[in-house]
Amino acid sequence: MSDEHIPLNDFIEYSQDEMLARAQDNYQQVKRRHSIRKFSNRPVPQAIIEQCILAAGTAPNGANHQPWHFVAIKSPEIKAQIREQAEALEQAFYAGRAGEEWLDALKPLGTNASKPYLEHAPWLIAIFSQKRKEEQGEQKTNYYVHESVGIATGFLIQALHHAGLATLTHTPKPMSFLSKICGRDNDNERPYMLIIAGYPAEDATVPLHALDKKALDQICEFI
Ligand code: IYR
Repeated sequence: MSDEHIPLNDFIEYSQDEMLARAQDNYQQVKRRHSIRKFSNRPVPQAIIEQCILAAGTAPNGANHQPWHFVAIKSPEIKAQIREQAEALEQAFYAGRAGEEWLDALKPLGTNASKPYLEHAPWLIAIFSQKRKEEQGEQKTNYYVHESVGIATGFLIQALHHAGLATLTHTPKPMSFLSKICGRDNDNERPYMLIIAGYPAEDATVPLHALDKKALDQICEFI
């Protein structure tokens, strides 16, 4: 592995006024990201998804091992299988496995076991984390896997939103069925999250509850 360094030559410096304007603009953009649960079946070109996954792959991560794998699913048959299995799990979840407190917390979102968007949306992106990486036939430990894959997933959601797509994060439990469906049922990889991406349906809604974000002084202090 090379230990060579090169000068940082793609950092762009802005004036502080520009920085503030950019930070304000970014906040205005990201606060318009909402998880939605009704997707249109309008197709979205694969080239857009490819750029978003490339962006996710630039996330900071442990020792640059990049401990992730993305499976971007557009096949109607595979989406139907995912819907069927996810709904079966969610039925058990909503029928009691979640427990009363959790179900109470979900009430304002209005979610239930029915997940038609898993078939309607043009893209489902399954993200897998990897415990080890193979380098020249050798198995190497990956570091900060959960943190790394979490940041990459955040980058992916942000990239999809920036491109103009709506998203939903989905984590049916247990997610092992995704490993099987995606052909990644091995000892090294774990399904991390499923991202649904596409255009919102015309009657897509956002729960009012989800717009209630904590104020700056509730989430931050300056010392
Ligand atoms: N996975 C379930 C339940 C669910 C859990 C949380 I925490 C949410 O923020 C939303 C839903 C479902 O998708 O319905």
